[in-house]
Amino acid sequence: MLRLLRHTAALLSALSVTFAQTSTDCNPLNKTCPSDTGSTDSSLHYDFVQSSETLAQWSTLSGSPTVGAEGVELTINEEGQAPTIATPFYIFFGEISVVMKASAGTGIISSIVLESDDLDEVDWEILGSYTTELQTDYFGKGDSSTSDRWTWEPVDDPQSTFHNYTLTWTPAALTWSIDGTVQRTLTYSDAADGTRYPQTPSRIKVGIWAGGDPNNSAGTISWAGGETNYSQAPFTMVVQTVDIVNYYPAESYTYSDESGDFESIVIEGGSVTSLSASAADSGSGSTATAGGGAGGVEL
Ligand SMILES: *[C@@H]1O[C@H](CO)[C@@H](O)[C@H](O)[C@H]1NC(C)=O
Ligand SMILES: *[C@@H]1O[C@H](CO)[C@@H](O)[C@H](O)[C@H]1NC(C)=O
Ligand SMILES: *[C@@H]1O[C@H](CO)[C@@H](O)[C@H](O)[C@H]1NC(C)=O
Ligand SMILES: CC(=O)N[C@H]1CO[C@H](CO)[C@@H](O)[C@@H]1O
Repeated sequence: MLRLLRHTAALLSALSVTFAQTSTDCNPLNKTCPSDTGSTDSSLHYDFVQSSETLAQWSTLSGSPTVGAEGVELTINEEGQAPTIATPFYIFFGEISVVMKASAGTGIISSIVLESDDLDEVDWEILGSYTTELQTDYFGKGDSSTSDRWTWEPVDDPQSTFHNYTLTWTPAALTWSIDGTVQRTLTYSDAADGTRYPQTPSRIKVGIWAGGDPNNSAGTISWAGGETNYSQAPFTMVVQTVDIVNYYPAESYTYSDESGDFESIVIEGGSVTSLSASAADSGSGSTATAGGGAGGVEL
């Protein structure tokens, strides 16, 4: 759905609203960009319940999130809003678990996104119009030319129930799990022999937007499950906790060329300096080990 998201992003930016879930300040496939800041912690735990301190550890990309009894609340009160928070650092493979409750509302999308500077992207999209299924999606280098990237997956009432949405991301495979049960697996080779596999340092972005905004294209509104009725606002998604297992903790990550391949990423201030190409071949059934020992490619 990146094409649609991009379309929405263009519309919103035309409205002078920053919708940052699918944008990049500098695309390393075109030019030399600043390094991505990493985290040197091998695991990170964020509990947003009644904690503005936790919220302050994240970047607010758009809107005015607030903390409440159930966690951080991202709310659309009126047309043009798309509140979004993100990690201030990038991770280069890891396990990301977000415990959250999606928003109800026709056309309202609650999303968890991994996104890199060259527009590799991994998505959970929970549509307010659907109470028994959600969408998963991915993009390699912003390529939205195939229609086999996204799936519907079953989920139990995500607008009323907190679920634990986990992405397990290694050079070899990506899995989407809900409450510990794997729903979808994408291997490196599944994604056009790896050329479209998400494989570059990414930030974690969590946000809500109105795919059903009446000013969106008919296609976007239809995908979103119908037109959003702002008289029914507020529309709120609530994020309780985020846990990150950071497979290659580091001070920073740098693209050494314009390939966008994971082997081209130079890891600074971590226990390894780069990953070898064989990391993509180690099979989808294997489990990643955190931390990355010498060589660090036993994923
Ligand atoms: C979410 O699921 C992951 C993967 O199964 C697990 O490691 C983590 O502890 C869970 N988080 C919570 C808060 O239950
Ligand atoms: C959406 O479109 C309507 C009708 O063209 C226009 O009046 C309104 O200003 C637009 N919304 C925004 C937020 O610009
Ligand atoms: C929008 O929601 C309001 C409040 O529920 C309702 O009165 C109105 O009929 C709805 N508009 C449309 C076009 O459905
Ligand atoms: C602004 C710009 O030149 N963007 C290009 C960067 O590289 C990608 C991939 O080659 C192109 O699709 C963009 O158009």
